[in-house]
Amino acid sequence: MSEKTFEEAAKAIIAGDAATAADLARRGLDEGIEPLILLDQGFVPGINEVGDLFSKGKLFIPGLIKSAAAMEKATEIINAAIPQEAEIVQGKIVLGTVQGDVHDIGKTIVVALFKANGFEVLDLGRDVPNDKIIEEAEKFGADIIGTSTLLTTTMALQKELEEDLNKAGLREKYKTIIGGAPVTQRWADRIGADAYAHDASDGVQKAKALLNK
Ligand code: B1M
Repeated sequence: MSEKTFEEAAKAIIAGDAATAADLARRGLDEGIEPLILLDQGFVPGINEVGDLFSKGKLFIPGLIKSAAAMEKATEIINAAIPQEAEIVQGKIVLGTVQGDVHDIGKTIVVALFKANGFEVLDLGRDVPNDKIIEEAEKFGADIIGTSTLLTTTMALQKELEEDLNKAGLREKYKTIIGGAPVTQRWADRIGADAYAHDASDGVQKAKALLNK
């Protein structure tokens, strides 16, 4: 039963059909499929296929936008269904997509999973300048600063954040985690980030490890 739901979910995203994507998200959850499995095996393969079609020139901006809207709808429904852990506060994390980048579907999953795992989260949204990230981390009393980027051109902003923290004498105050499709452990090592996470679950595990939880 769930195989069929996964296939239909991917198709709805490729077709840019937000209403069907929303129905399938609800149906999958009703079937008892774990929220992250429903995302990772149903909807994410769909949006990845959209990315491939786009890079091959078989799908254009309007199609990309429609598919993104369908993905946003499904993600919103599924994120809300992620089971919440008890009230244990693991730590405080500020999360945002770097300046110049409006991709935030993955980041919203990361935000939902951190919240579900007992972290206090300040979600700064997308296209966030580094000075704003640092200012908000200071006000919030964050333990960790997490940034996401999907564009190779904006990865440099993660490097600049490390430099900005150093210049401000704040680097030792925070742990930093980076993620996003083009980001790698190698990039994290190169820029001096404390951790790289390949997905939301990995992000939570790495954050707990950084805080010795
Ligand atoms: Co854009 N886009 N897009 N796009 N888009 C990509 C990224 C691209 C790879 C597509 C392609 O060409 N194949 C390509 C980038 C190429 C590159 O840089 N090398 C691209 C491009 C070119 C563009 C535009 C420039 C197109 C244009 O206008 N000509 C433009 C850029 C706008 C801008 O940002 N300035 C653009 C716009 C858009 C939309 C707005 C239409 C839409 C985004 C909507 C939104 O996010 N609200 C969109 C989409 C949907 C995509 C693809 C198809 C899908 C992204 C996605 O949501 N993935 C994408 C192709 C792809 O990645 N396959 C593509 C699903 C999501 C669950 O995965 O975000 O990777 P992801 O998040 C994962 C992990 O990476 C990780 O956990 C998440 C959950 O498991 N993770 C973290 C992410 N952040 C983390 C942080 C952490 C920890 C883990 O800790 C802090």
